[in-house]
Amino acid sequence: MSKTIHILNGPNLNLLGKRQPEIYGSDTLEDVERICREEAQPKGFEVALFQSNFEGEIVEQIHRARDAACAIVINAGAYTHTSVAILDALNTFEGPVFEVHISNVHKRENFRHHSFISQRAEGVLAGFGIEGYALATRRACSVLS
Ligand code: DHK
Repeated sequence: MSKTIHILNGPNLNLLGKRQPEIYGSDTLEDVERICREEAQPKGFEVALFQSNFEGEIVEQIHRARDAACAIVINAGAYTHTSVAILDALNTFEGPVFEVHISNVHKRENFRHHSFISQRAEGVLAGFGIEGYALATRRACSVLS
């Protein structure tokens, strides 16, 4: 079985560190990859980070994860709140799925309170900054060990 955890990121997260730092902080996606790797490697797991601004590309990456990943950590960005296609794709994946949001979406606009992904996720982290990715990675390792 694969020992790689896929860390999937949706639209605008390529600008992490530059985009609205008062909400999303000043760390970058490279920092996300580093802290997830630091969490995973000592436990015998690898991480692979992916980002796309396009819904279909995220769907296709989830399809690739069916063979290539043991778990998915996903921050689908705004698609969290809109995408039945990403939910359907996640439902084709057999391993555990963890949903992450850098900001506390429940403290923000109403339209951010609903997530299509939550009904598929084993766990949801919101408002822990980029540490949420590392915590989700830690949990993925522990449920798979
Ligand atoms: C990131 C986004 O891009 C928003 O569209 C979500 C999420 C929140 C985050 O907090 O990481 O609503």
